[in-house]
Amino acid sequence: MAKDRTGFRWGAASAAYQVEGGWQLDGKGLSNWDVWTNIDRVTEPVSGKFETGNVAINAYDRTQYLDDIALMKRLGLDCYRFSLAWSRLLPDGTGRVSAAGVAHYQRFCDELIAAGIEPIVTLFHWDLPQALQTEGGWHDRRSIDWFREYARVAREALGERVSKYITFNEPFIDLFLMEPMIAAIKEGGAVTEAMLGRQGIALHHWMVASAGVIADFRAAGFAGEIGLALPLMPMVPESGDTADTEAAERADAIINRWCLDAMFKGRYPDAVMEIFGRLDPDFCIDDADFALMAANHPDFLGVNFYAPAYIRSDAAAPFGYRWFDTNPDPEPQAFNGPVRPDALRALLERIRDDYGNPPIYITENGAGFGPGDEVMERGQIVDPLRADYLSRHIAAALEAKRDGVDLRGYMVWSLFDNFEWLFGYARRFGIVHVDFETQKRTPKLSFETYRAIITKGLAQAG
Ligand code: GCO
Repeated sequence: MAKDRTGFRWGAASAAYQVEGGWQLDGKGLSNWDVWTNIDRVTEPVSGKFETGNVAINAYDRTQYLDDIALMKRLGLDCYRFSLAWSRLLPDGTGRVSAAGVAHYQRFCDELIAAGIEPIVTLFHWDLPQALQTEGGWHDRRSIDWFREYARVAREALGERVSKYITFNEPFIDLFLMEPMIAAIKEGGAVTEAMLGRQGIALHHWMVASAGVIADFRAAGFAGEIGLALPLMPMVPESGDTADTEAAERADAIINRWCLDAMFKGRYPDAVMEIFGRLDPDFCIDDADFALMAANHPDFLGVNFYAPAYIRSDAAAPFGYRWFDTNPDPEPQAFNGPVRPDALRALLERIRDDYGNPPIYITENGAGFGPGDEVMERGQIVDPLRADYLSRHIAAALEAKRDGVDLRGYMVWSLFDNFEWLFGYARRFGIVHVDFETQKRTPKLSFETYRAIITKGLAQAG
């Protein structure tokens, strides 16, 4: 199949903790997610089962990943986005570098490149070395330097193999959804505004660390591109009343503009400064931090889009609004929110207009539905809702591209069913089915749908 020569990249995305397994192999250090799932058993209250990423879908295993790369090649992928397990490279988080960890990622990248697939590396996709978590994790300002050291080790290990890096994946979802849910599970309480208020300084450290790594990579002569992947979602006031409209503006500042403004304008929205300055006395931002951000804009923006958020004003909810449990769609609903491809086009055009039309890669887009969406028919797993979701969202993204959005590529989330964090293995997002007992892979209808889009190439697909 001729590769699309326009430079547009068709890809797929994953994350180390969700796919690798091998949680204690070859000297890998423990991560926070190893401890949260094995010791704190945090999936049990959410998924109803004790589940971990100890095995996941076995992607650390060389025989397995060679088979998986063959499937990527059959699909026609130009690129594959994956994250490094920090504690595989630096088992203690800092200092000692693991030769086995370096060798694994070097060989994995070499096999991707040999298959004609560009490796795109996410440096941090939520799995912090436990040694650093116990030191205070991202709430400790030293985390900025820990991350810059790790990023240097990764860049030096992978060298010319990798020309696109993503510093962080989804600051808001990790720090304002996942980790507060975990803290509430461990404490047996609820997620409160006070808890979330203390997360602001951690997100700030992510943004400073990201800008610092961009500065470090450029100073070291890195000739590739470096970006950051954000969970962006258009805010839709659930009703026309003023309270919902004002709540939607507040949610937009916290969920969307906070990181976008940091990355492209070197400042935070006034609403963020007011809210977090009030909730956390430690949320004091040094001008030098903003100067570092302003001087080190990313080369591209990674957009992780699933759905818009319907915003309902609620004085009893953190920040005065509900967003995660307001999906108006009928069952079977998509796990990550209402199916609105038009919202993706609107989001991309907003970024074009409000942030200087930066290069964009859609670094995640996909869907999982209830168990009813996947049925075995004549030896194939048929998942019409996911196939329809992908077709409509890719069409919307390409319409935005035709409208002048500098869209450089699209990566489906995800190639394989995998460990969906607190929701465990029941929430399937893959276009390839995985039997988690046998590790057998079975392409779904959506795999053929995506393959047809890639094969047709950009001109015909759009
Ligand atoms: C996210 C993460 C992924 C998820 C995916 C499906 O966006 O939350 O990047 O790790 O698994 O989005 O929810």
